[in-house]
Amino acid sequence: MFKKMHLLLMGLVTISFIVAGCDKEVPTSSDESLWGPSVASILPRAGLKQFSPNNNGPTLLDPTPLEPGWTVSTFVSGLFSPANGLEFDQSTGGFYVGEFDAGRVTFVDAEGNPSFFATVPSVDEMALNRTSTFLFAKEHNSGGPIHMFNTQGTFLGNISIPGFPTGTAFDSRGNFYVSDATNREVLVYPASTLPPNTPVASVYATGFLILEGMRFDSQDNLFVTEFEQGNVLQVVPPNGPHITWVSGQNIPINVAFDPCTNNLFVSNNGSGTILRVTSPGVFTTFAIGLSSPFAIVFDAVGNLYVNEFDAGRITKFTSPNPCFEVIEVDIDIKPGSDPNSINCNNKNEVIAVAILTTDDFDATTVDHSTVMFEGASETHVNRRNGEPRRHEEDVDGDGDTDLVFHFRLGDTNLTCDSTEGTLTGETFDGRAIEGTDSVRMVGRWSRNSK
Ligand SMILES: [Ca+2]
Ligand SMILES: [Ca+2]
Ligand SMILES: [Ca+2]
Repeated sequence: MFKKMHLLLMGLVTISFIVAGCDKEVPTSSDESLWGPSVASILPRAGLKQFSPNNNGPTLLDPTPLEPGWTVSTFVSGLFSPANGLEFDQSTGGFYVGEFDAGRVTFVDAEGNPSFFATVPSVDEMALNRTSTFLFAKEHNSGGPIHMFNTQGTFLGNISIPGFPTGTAFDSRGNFYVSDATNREVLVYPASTLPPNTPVASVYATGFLILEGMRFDSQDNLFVTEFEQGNVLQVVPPNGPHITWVSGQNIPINVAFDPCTNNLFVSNNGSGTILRVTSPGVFTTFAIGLSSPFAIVFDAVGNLYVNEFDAGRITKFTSPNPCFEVIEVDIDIKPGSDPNSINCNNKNEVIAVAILTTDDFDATTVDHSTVMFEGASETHVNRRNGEPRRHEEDVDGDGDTDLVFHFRLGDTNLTCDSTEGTLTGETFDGRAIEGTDSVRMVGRWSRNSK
């Protein structure tokens, strides 16, 4: 029973701002009314019908993407619900999630395996900086505090704010931002004031209603949700007018940006939907059937992850067109020879390496000027401008065109102990490629080099 009350309270805390917003009376941090009267009148309005009053019987709906090609799967289940906050860690491919009632931050690795990261009471939103140095995790309480950790899990101190913190975010330069729902403003802590120094805040932007989630896009524009009013705004500091991208929604909680398209995505808690927003006022429903979606985030290649607040589950939407994913290509070191013997004592030996065209990959899409082999670039260059020459040839005689390169052994990282060589590069449209083939280094001792 206690658990049930506690969970209802969690719902109350979130929606208590609605009371403040309607009354035009902003509670102070010590105002008990923040914890709110009149649950009954607020709950239906808040659309928390999917809210499950226990930790083990979540309401599992059936998330469905509406855009062609996208697939849906459960990335993690069995989290201690309710859970909020979701941050992608570029350095490991994993995620941080906040398990509110368990009072802990959990790390979920790229394969979906959870492990304990840190203790944070009533943990809610979190923010991870782009270099994966700091994880800041907010308590869902007046004043916070916001717990600061490095990504080894070492506690670095707390930040308290004057009002009630809701959203948290880092920009690309490592400055930290937190929204104060009580005072209706966004504060900034410049990177230069973060640990090991002492955090110092100033007001970044004002002119909001009731703020909730926030995140920066790739151009360092800050987006926030005004969840009670159903708006998503692009912040124009210091005091607007802010740009309305989305309005009329049912409790928009959090935002995320697709790294492939830079489109804005919005989680609508009340309707259990996700929106794709392409420009101010222009949006479509991307997915339906989510169990109280809260925090959302993309991984590096454009898959979307949704933390379903009371379902103890993170649902993954897999993109049909992943971006920035390394394409594995077939290469042939010393085309036509096998094994690929290289005299490791002859620094001037030129090693030919071919990128082969296959059913899956057209080698002629590779920008030859980007290609490196074990640290070396093409040795055949244009004498006038120094640019690498391009060699297209059907080296394996199968009727399609391959791309051939020539690297001087002395320019590569290959040693007499090497057993393989790796080629990297990019296609003309910016996709990374990588291919590896074996080498047989010979000639370590001149006696054996024959
Ligand atoms: Ca070969
Ligand atoms: Ca071929
Ligand atoms: Ca060929």
